[in-house]
Amino acid sequence: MTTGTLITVAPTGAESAKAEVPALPVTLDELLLTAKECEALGAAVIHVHIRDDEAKPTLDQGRLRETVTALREGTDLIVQLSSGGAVTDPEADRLAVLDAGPDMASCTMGTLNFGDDVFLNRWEFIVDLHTRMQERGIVPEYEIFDLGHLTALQRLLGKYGLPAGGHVHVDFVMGVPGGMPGTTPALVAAHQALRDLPEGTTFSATGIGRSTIPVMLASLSAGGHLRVGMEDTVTYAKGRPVESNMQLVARAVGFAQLAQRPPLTTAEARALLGVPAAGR
Ligand code: KMH
Ligand code: ZN
Repeated sequence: MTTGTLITVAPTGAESAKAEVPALPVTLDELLLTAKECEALGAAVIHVHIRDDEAKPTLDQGRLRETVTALREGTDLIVQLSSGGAVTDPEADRLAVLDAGPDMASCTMGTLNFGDDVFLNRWEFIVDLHTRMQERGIVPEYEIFDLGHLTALQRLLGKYGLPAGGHVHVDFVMGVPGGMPGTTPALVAAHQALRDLPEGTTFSATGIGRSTIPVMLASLSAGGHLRVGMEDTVTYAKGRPVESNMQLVARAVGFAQLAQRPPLTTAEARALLGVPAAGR
């Protein structure tokens, strides 16, 4: 029985341009402020992409370390770095994200068309990410963009064992052009496919663009958790740009409360995901 809702905020992403979305947090100060605000509202995990001085996506190691330190000092949030980066990032840089020592990192379970681009995730690369995270005690969040990615996860766990912390948590990223759609039937299909994964596997879901609300409601009703943020949605409602990540987290918190599954605290989220207590 799922009693609370894990809320993850994905505030920045690698796809939107600051020039087109001025509210996007791109500097460390902006990210930290957003993180604090979203934590106060009920977020427990932050999924982090960083930008350079020109607001372009970067995997610069110094900046990543500085970001992890600042988020740890300024918040109790679980810090999840993106190992997905931008579609143009080389594998070596994506693996090196783990050197920044986050609590969690994302691990995408397969290659897919990503709009007009290709988001490349070769099997050997996935195995490297998974096994390095195991060695370093970094808890993965497996990013599932399509149903076949769950089959790949089943194969990964069967061959290489459970992740650090022993708990399996996946995130359904729905509505990417090239992946599964952000619809209730697709979420139900993905949810049902979890039966082939270890007992107790948990899931979050996020819907890109206009699929945000249907995916949020479907996930809550299926016992799932929520990811929201400007990485995934920059329009709050038709004709209304998102003003801040807070606005999206506040809406998710409201839905979770209506479902009588209030947001998990950061301590409860750590216990759920198998992430060691803050200040380890
Ligand atoms: N930016 C996308 C190409 C992740 O963070 O792990 C990949 C992505 C997934 O956002
Ligand atoms: Zn991401």
